Amino acid sequence: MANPLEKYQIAALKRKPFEETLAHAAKVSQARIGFALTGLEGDVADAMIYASSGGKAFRAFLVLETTRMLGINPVAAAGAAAAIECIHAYSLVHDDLPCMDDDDLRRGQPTVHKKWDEATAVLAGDGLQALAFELLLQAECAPRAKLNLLMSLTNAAGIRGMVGGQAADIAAETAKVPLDLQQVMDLQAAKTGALISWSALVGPRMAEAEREPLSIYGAYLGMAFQIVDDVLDATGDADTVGKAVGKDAAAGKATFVSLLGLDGAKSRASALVEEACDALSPYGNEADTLKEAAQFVIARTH
Ligand code: GRG
Repeated sequence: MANPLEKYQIAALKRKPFEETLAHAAKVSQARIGFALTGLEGDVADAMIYASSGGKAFRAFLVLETTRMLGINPVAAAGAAAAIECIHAYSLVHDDLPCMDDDDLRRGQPTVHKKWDEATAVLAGDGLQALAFELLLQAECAPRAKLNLLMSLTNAAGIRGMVGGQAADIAAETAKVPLDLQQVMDLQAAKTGALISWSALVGPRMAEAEREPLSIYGAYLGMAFQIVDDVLDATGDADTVGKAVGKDAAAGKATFVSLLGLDGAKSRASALVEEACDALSPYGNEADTLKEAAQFVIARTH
């Protein structure tokens, strides 16, 4: 009888604990980005390196861990890990600009437009976005899988994903009409969730395996990630969080905290993480590091 788990193509390489894998993901993605920019001089190149350094590399972690679990050589997946960190870094640089969130602090350091200037920040973000696709082209997989990775990243990053979510967020703030819970969920699924979901699906996309469990995991995890971000904005201190806090309430924005209350938001995030972990059951113990990552999402302080 055919093995019902065969479609998941579990061929795992050696699994490591979450913290170790996360730290490794940061090193791998930064090394790839640094190498791609070797020999380039000037403010924009320096700002691109600066903006893509110092983060947790959670999205790169998801890429490397879901590919490991499906037996993909980590070197083959490194380009995809670096690519998603470039898109994420560009989004933060542009989000911090005066025309959007106008923030002075990111990852505990001056934002790019504060350290350099607005033109440098716009160009560094643009450069990081283009670099993401250059790096993704370095992912080593079948041509059909690579096209799928490229197409899905344009969707996740663009108007159907992160850019669309950001636009809806700005429109709601400008109109000063607070959104309801479903609208906030839809907006955040696009703004924050799309990149997290894409990262979790790199494993099955590269292995050309069944996507459903990691699609569910990514969607629930992305939502939990955003809820915790709202909780940190409401309760964290700027030194620990590494950026300004309390901005949502000051702007009268509808968030998971304003709509569900602090305890309600926390328990919604925990329930989502539980469902995310349940979805991983086809992978057995090989998914334990992804489960640890899900717990990290609700325990994180920055
Ligand atoms: C400018 C097109 C455009 C989009 C910006 C993602 C985004 C859209 C804005 C950022 C606003 C924000 C802080 C959203 C909360 C979720 C989030 C992306 C948090 C930061 O991600 P982490 O915690 O950051 O992974 P690090 O610094 O660890 O990389």
